[in-house]
Amino acid sequence: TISLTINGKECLAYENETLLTCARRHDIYVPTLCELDDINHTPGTCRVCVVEIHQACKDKHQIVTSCNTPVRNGMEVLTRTKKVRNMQKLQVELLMADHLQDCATCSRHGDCELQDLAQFVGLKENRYFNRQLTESREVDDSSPSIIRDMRRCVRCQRCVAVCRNYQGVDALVMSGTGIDRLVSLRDGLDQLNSTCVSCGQCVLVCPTGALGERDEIDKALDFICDPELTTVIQFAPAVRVAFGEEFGMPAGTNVEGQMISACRKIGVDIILDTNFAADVVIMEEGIELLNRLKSGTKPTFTSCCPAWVNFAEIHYPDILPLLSSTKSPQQVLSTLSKTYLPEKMGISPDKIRVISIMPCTAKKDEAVRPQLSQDGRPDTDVVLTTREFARLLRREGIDLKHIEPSSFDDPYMSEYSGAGAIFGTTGGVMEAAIRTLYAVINDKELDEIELTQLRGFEGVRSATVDLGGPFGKVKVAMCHGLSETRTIVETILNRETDFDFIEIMACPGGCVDGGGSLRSKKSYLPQAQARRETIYNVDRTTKVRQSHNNEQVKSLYKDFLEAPNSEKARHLLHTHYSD
Ligand code: HC0
Ligand code: SF4
Repeated sequence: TISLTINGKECLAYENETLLTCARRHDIYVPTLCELDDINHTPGTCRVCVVEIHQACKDKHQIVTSCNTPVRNGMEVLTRTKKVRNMQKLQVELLMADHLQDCATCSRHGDCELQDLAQFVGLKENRYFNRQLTESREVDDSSPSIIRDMRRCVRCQRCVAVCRNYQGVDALVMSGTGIDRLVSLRDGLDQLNSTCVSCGQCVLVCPTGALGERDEIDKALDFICDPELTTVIQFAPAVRVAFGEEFGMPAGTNVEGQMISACRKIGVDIILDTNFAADVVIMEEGIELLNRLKSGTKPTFTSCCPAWVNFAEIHYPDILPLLSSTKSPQQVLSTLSKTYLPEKMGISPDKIRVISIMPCTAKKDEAVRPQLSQDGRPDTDVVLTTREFARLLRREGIDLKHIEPSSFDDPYMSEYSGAGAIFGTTGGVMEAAIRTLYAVINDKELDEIELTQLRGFEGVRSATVDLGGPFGKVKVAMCHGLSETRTIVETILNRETDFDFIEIMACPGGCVDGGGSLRSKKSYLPQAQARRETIYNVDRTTKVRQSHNNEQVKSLYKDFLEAPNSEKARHLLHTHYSD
């Protein structure tokens, strides 16, 4: 072991440790901005983690960046000298020299790592602010989902690292030199035309307001406040187990009831549940899968994750024929809200606007797909990320912590099974599908409903499941994160594996860690486990646990769709992809 002192305190360090990690282990705070420990990212570009070292043997004082300076035996490290504090303040001032000064109008106001840092160093003036330079930086708003505002970028490169090393998309690069060295899309393209798939993982790690979603809160409010319109809201399986964190509740708190009350309070007319549509998707996708198995087409990929669909279209168009044609739960519910619901309630479809709350940025891309609209009007009128919905509630003066929970009261599309609920975590769609497939094939329910062999957190998991009947054992795989997805898609294209059914979720962890969910300062996906456990708990405590036993789903087929994959169901609930 290595022995050194930090601020006079004896500290033991590991071989190859940096000064920053050693200080942290000893509970000594050193400010950082670009660094992100969870993804092992220490580019050393912000230079706010400076400390002073004194080497007695050389009687030398030296300022170094602690994030990339290794510990050495006998080092004397000082983190709070006047020299260090002044350097840190200067570094933050230099960062602010090329950064918009309009914090009050930024979506990160009050939740920004640069603001935190300015407070830590006691920044009181911005002597070097160069308005002309800052305002000349690019704002790329070409994409329906992700906006990249280089006027707020601090060049930490976390986005580049996550996109490259975790998602394997590698859409982002550093380009330019000197003060013009900036994050851009590869080959100078704009977001819309680049290889970006809108997964939003870069947004989750951005410390400032440089990356964010297209803000559509006003559009949603315009619908809600228009007395001529009937507004329908839906929220995704994963939202209810993460949304409470936006209001300071512990990770994994289930706030479904509070969200329903909040929606009523702001004046939404009809509150539906995407979980219900997840059950419908299982009916459609399940029968589709059986038909494909009968005809020998394999594997079938799930298609409910829109960043995965983008990824397939942009990066692997050859794989598109293998994607399930069933629309995603978001789109199924929106379509039914403008067909089935008006028929049941006697309202005009023209007057209905569907707002969906998703833990996802790519759902905004999905909503504007031309094939997911009727006569030029999108089925989903506006998608808000979990973050936007929190901002909307704040604008309406609502604190979720102080609102009484209530229940759904819509008789047509709000009931859900445990199978629908588990869609929100990796492996959930597969588990839900197997529960129903087994019952359809064998005319009886699975003995053991919790398919624990499908659960877990490894990037790719595979299992063999006995479906009984003519199909017997089938091979399935569950994959989350796009690096892993790339690997599995390539093994399929190279005919190295023979899976029957593959679930893909683009975000590591699945929707519980979606790119539209709460950003956690200085950490990447810290809440995954807690959110996931609550999702499984919802399943455990739901009366009905299989999609085909959902009474409202049965009524939908009896009264409207006739049968899964009927002509009407195929027309309304299935789609196609484009290369
Ligand atoms: Fe998901 Fe979905 S599970 S993609 O992660 O399938 O966003 O939560 O809403 O549509 O249901 C996200 C979450 C959804 C959809 C569902 C699917
Ligand atoms: Fe990369 Fe996803 Fe960000 Fe696009 S949204 S740049 S694919 S991390």
